[in-house]
Amino acid sequence: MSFFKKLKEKITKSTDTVTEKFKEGLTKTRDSFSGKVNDLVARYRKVDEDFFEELEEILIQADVGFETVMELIDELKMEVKRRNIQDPREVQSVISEKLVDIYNAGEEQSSQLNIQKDGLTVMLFVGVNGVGKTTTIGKLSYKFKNEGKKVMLAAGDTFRAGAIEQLEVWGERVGVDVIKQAEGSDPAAVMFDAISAAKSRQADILLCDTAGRLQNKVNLMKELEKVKRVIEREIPGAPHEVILVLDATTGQNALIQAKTFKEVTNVSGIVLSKLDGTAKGGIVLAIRNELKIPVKFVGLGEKMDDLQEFDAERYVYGLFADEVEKAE
Ligand SMILES: Nc1nc2c(ncn2[C@@H]2O[C@H](COP(=O)(O)OP(=O)(O)OP(=O)(O)O)[C@@H](O)[C@H]2O)c(=O)[nH]1
Ligand SMILES: [Mg+2]
Repeated sequence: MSFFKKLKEKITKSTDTVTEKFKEGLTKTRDSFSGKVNDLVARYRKVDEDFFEELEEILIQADVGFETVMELIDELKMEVKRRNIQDPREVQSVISEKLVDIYNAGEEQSSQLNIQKDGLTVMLFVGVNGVGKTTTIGKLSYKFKNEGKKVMLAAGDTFRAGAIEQLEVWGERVGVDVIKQAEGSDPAAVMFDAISAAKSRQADILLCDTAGRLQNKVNLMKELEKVKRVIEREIPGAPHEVILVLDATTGQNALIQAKTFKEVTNVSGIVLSKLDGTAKGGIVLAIRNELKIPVKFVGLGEKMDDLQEFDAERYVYGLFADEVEKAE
């Protein structure tokens, strides 16, 4: 049975809103990527070197990342040989199967969030300017609140004008408390306050916003260390997650950001935002495969429920939805 058929049976049977979110959020990538793959398989009569070369180019253009593309092409060549595939149209399903394999093979660490069973869980959100940190915190607070948890937010971006208000808007929208100080105050002091408040109000989860910082600005990176130290001192073992937010529309630059942040702080997971905003959604594979940090969530839009746990099969369905639906 083809992989498309299996995928169809597995995920399109139930009308699942999460699957639909992936399909919708990946529209730009699907139009571009699977459009090109469709065109490729229609133009070739047999699966030869030229075919693979063109496919390689398409994958690179989709931001899958050089190393990952090479790995994928090797796997594909082996599989095509093993199954003695002649017809290029049959390769399409194999491509999607290998994409899922490659993603899941990289899954060394769990993509589940490290939530404490008892007591407070503290999560720190870091990343460069404008990547979607504050929005991600808003969306996550909505998700946790719906799960019945008591959530609080810490307005640790005391630097950018309007940042505190932006977090407060999310707090009101979702219905969770925001702990803040005046603009310009020490973010470490805000964290200290927020932790005491979260403890005394018996919150389950504290989500800490931070100012956007360029990875090459030494002072701002030092400040991050201090913020983290204060959290560690107040709660042993915290922060339980340090989430690096990366903007999918920045492509390969996101990989560079991740490498630098990884050097100064223990990044435990990635949120890849704005996957809906790019036609190059292959970046999620590059991140997974080249950074070895789990992608815990992806942003598929600006709405409260547009943050979803990453799922390789739903992702591939989002890339090849039309072909999967047609599979028999
Ligand atoms: N389409 C889309 N837009 C998003 C997503 N996530 C965030 N955004 C938008 O990206 C913009 C920046 O988001 P913020 O949350 O303010 O980013 P930030 O990292 O907190 O920015 P700074 O605090 O300035 O460093 C906003 O307009 C968000 O609505 C997403 O998943 N999809
Ligand atoms: Mg922000």
